[in-house]
Amino acid sequence: MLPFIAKNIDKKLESIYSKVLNGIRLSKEDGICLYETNDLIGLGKIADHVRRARHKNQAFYVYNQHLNYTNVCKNRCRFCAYAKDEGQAGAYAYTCEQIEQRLLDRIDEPVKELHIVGGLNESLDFQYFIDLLKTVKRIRPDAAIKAFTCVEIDYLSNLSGLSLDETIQQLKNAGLEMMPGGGAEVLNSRVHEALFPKKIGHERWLEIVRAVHKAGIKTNATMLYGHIETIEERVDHLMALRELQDETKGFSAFIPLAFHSENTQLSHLPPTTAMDDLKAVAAARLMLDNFDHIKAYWVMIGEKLAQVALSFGADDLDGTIIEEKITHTAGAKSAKGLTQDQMEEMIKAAGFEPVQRDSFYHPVN
Ligand code: V47
Ligand code: SF4
Repeated sequence: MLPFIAKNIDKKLESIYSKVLNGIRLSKEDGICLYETNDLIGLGKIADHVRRARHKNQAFYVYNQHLNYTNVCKNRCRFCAYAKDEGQAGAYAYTCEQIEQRLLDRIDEPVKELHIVGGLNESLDFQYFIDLLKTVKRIRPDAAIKAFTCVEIDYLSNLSGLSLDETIQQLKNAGLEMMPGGGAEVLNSRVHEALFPKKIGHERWLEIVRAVHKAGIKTNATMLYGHIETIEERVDHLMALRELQDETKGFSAFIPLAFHSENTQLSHLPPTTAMDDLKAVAAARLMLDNFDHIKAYWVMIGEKLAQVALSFGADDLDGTIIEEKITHTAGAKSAKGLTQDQMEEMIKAAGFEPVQRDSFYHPVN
């Protein structure tokens, strides 16, 4: 018999809830149903049940700093407002000295993670990336370096002429400790062709993640939703991640990324709704039964909805960030950064216990 909370929920969700309670993995059809239901509260209750079984009342955040070393990118994905061509107004690439300065500007803060990503800038050589990692490690020896998406790793392997494994090894030796999600967008060839044809595709993205996990480096995974993708394509994406996680166990967190269209080639598309954003979190929590952490990235969905998302399956709000560029260039209205006190208050006000973590989810005192 189902517990009381299942009494008034959507009939289709009832059988999903029963599967969840019995530890039965959800199918593709179940995944589609999670996105199609209008019973947001019922969906949230099931996701919250799973979230609490793993993390009780705890909600994580990290004291982090973002560093976007260049915005010059040869890929020019149609959904990206951040990238520029070399020489275009506003195009930049930081030297290692400028990176050092940006780190020194905040050296008095207890930063525990550096999140470093950038565009594919053909004027930077492989040594630049090694020097970048070593500079960051020298200035911030106690913070973990979470850097580069699989798109950058593929690019660096071509740039260096090294094999994929050797490229990863050299970056690891220089200080790379973890990798963010990003770059996969939606693991589907139709969406790939339409929106980011120059970027690596589905198979290559999975191949690189596999190699990175084999090298002992954990990564996150993301999904960019709210553009041209269908519900079925979203579910396929989640299932591809789940399958790879069964194999490698190398994913740490999943982060649904809400598409922001301002200043992109898709500026005619409306923003995602609160329904879309909360369903993205809850569906991820329920489909990705082998992922420990689901992040509600407050930068994308706003501080207020991120608080609500903690009761819809999310257990992590990402971090303080301070200087987010990618989503703000595409019109995000959230703050550019939050203080540690603000993060803790947000979590407490949502009824959860804040836990400051490092990149590997160890609590930080
Ligand atoms: O891959 C680009 C996305 C990603 C837009 O792993 C956009 O902890 C919305 O991956 N609207 C980079 N999204 C960000 C990312 C990330 C962020 C926070 C935490 C972690 C983590 C990873 O941003 C890109 C792309 O999917 N993106 N343009 C846009 N207009
Ligand atoms: Fe380049 Fe990444 Fe923007 Fe695509 S999303 S254009 S790869 S910076």
